[in-house]
Amino acid sequence: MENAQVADIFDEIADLIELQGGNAFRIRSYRNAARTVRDLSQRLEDLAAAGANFADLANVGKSTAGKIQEILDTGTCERLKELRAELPDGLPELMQVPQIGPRKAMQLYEELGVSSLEELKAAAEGGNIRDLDGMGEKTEENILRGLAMLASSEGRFLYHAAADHVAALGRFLDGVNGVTRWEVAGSFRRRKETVGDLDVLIHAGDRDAAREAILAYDRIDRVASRGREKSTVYLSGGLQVDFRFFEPAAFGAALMYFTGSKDHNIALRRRAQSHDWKLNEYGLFSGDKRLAGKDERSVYSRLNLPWIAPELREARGEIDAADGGELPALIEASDVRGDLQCHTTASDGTASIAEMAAAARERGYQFLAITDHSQRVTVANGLDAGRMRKHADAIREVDADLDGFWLLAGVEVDILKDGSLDLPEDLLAELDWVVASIHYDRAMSEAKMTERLLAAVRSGVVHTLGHPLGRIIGRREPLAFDADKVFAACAGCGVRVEINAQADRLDLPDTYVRRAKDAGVGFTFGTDAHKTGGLALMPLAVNVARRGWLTKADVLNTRTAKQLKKDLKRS
Ligand code: DGT
Ligand code: CA
Ligand code: CA
Ligand code: ZN
Repeated sequence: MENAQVADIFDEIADLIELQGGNAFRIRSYRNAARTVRDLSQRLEDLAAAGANFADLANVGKSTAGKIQEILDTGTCERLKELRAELPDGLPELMQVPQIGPRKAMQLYEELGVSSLEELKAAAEGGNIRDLDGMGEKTEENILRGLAMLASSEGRFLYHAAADHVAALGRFLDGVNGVTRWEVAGSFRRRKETVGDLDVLIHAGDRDAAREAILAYDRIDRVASRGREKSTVYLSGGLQVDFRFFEPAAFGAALMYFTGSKDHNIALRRRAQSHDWKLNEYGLFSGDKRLAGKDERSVYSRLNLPWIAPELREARGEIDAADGGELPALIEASDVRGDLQCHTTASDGTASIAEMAAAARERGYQFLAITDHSQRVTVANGLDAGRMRKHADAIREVDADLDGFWLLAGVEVDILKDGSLDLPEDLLAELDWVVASIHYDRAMSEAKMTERLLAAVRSGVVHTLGHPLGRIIGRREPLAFDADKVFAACAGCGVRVEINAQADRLDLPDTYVRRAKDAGVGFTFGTDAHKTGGLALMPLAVNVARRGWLTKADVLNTRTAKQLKKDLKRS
């Protein structure tokens, strides 16, 4: 049981109580508990093992603490089952649609009899929803768009959530007797932003014994099939895992095959065929003779190619690049020397300036940009000009006491509807670091949205565009704008684009990163941390960068503090 799963259960309980028009205080307390659990830096299971008392956690009372223990023990919670049983079937399904909360779901059910996604789609397409109180044609459009997004993300897991499962599974597999090697292949190894299922390759001397031991893993919810070559299970939380067994002589070929992508495999197989060879998950063969298969490198090498990093294996030109000796030297997590977006208690963060700085130093960083929100973001207590000036002074005061470390006095300033910035430009020009982002007024024609972004890029005071697409994976669509025009302007003005490391943002996404790089744009990484632990998300930005073919030189965060100071000097 991962923390996120416990949090999901609390959120669902809150949703269900809200649906029934239940007590607002109880709804809020479940939601707060969910947030605490989700944000916790330690695993609940580890805390339980160490004998911690959950009631000591913020927002967790005695009864909630009991429920956490119940969920860890049983994988679910009686209260949730009761609430679900009281509900008309189908309502929780409706609430999966991004724009539909408990109230709308209830309204759709009571007034239109809608209780499934299919009925919802029919109602929206038939124009029946626009007549309901507080809804309109826009609502119908949004619902249809939400349904389409749901269908495309259906059953997929965020990379970060899958990584939690892999970490736990890995700890388990390391302890299984007889398992001599295991690797996770598939989209997970390619570090895709979402993962459909996990493809785990295993070598064990005694396969049958190892399989039985593996299928006894306590986080398995259901074993769907068990066989000598392959077993398929579902973990609690719903993630599918395929376990496949291979012998050492084939392991590298299997790893290649199941890492994919399918299109990369097809291109490699074609290359093998041009030598009259055959490439499959057991090896590279000439007739019956295995030419290679033990490790990936030997297979690539036999095909006259250098080893290709999994992140590049998407049939986006990597084989030609490898052939021509032009593979990029991909950026590594260890190249990152600092973080260029985070929040403090001045806006919606939970840690002070000094706490964030200390956490960054602990990570071995040389710099950190403090970038709280500007005034437009009222829900996050955004800063007006007066508060921003004082805040910048406070940041520089903390910085003055930090030897060999640069705390940048920065801001995440809103790009307003008309393209102007949410703080005076002379104030922004005095700051060390300006991230400009869009949070409001997202509905706009593509032409207008492009102009809005271009105005920010051309302002002369912006260093980077924060989470440029404004998308949330599986929940919120990207802003509509002409990316090529914006990237060209960025390149011309020396404005960089951010790769935001929030697990459900990963924005810019990999394909856009590649396009921006080709347009000559530079990049910045920001974890957008709202607490000290949030700085740990940095590897997620590195994953995206690698999938976008970036090298160390492409990313500003790889500079030393000294170089950075020089690079950012305002003329
Ligand atoms: P996912 O799970 O949807 O996030 O994406 P993948 O890439 O992990 O895809 P998956 O799990 O269906 O299969 C794992 C890998 O196995 C895939 O990346 C390439 C390989 N593979 C699967 N089916 C085929 C196929 O029909 N032909 C070839 N050449 N390779 C395949
Ligand atoms: Ca997969
Ligand atoms: Ca699979
Ligand atoms: Zn933001």
